Amino acid sequence: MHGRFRSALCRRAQHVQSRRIGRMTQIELVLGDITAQEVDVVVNAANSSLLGGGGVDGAIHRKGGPEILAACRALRAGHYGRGLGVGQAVATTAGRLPARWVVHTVGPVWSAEQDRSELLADCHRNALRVAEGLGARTVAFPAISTGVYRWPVASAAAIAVASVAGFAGVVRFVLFDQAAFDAYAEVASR
Ligand code: AR6
Repeated sequence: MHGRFRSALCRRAQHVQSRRIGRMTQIELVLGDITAQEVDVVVNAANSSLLGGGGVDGAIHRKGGPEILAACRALRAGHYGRGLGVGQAVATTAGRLPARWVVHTVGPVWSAEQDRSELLADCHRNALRVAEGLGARTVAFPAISTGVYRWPVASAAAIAVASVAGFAGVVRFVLFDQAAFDAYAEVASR
């Protein structure tokens, strides 16, 4: 299975792959920048402050413009006065991104001592629950927790792909480097 998937990859573009899981969910893998994706929802790997950071969070705020930060500040001034918990998700405008909404979620920091897999799965499930509530049918995810939060990408890929099954629409994982793309491709080919 894996071999067939890889050879399909080689015959076609190296950087895009698509497959259906279950009856409802179309998974796409893209090697690229999530801020360029034309989708209903872009998921942000944020932190609990919701006030921006580095990595994909920094890129989303930079490309999306100040409207996203203003919306995040409004959330902090309201219901999210204590910030967003790990595994939770909340939507804002997508500002100038070519998407309709950004759904912010907070991944768990990798721990070798403690199994935090359920929290990483919660990020994906809750982001999709929020997306579904908005009527979104196409949702782009980065490889949550695999950067600053140091989660091993093979493990993150397995958790991510398993936890999006059942979404009625397209889930596009947008991987920023070849190693992350290969890790997701390996899981998706199983
Ligand atoms: N498009 C797609 N993926 C990207 C992009 C991009 N433009 N830029 C980076 N990545 P990280 P985390 C990948 O560190 O580990 C922030 O400071 C990156 O290569 O962005 O969840 C937040 O504010 C990696 O594979 O998120 C938090 O404090 C993946 O996105 C903290 O980092 C996630 O890396 C969250 O850490």
